[in-house]
Amino acid sequence: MRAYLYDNLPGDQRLPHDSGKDVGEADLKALGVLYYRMPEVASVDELARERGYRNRDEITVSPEKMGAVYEDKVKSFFHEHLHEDEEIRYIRDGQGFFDVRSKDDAWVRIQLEKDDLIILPPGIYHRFTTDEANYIQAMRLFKDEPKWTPLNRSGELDANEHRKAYVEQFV
Ligand code: KMT
Ligand code: NI
Repeated sequence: MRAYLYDNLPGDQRLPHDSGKDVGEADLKALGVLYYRMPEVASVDELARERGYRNRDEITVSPEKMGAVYEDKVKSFFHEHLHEDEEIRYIRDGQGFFDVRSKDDAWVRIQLEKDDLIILPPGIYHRFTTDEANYIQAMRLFKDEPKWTPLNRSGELDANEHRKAYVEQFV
């Protein structure tokens, strides 16, 4: 894992967009974003048990796996959104970027690779993209039914109770 401020320069979303300004794990924590290095799947089982996650699936995001819809999928993952539940992703192979909004609304880019696990809190604005290798495999953990409906950013959404709860706690 490495986190840094996004450079906001034009160019493909899959490029690093590395401003050179690093963001530390403590700064992520202050945004409610938790990071764990987990080489053992047993640790993931334990975390799932502790947090009441009973289900999981695996997704491969790549042109090989997704075919013609890959480019559209990658674009849709990159729309700024939030969820009313936590988003937990455990990277099994490949790499990708999760971008989250900082307190002053800058993009923080979090580069993840195999054995990295990330927890995004409910209500945080974020987006995802593969990198130039166009390949990531990830485990998605969920409590019961997946509740991953992305809610795209808008002024109205700022009044959502999950968004307001996040802002009260972290912003
Ligand atoms: C998400 O929430 O954007 C995704 O699930 C993307 C694929 S998981 C790396
Ligand atoms: Ni999401």
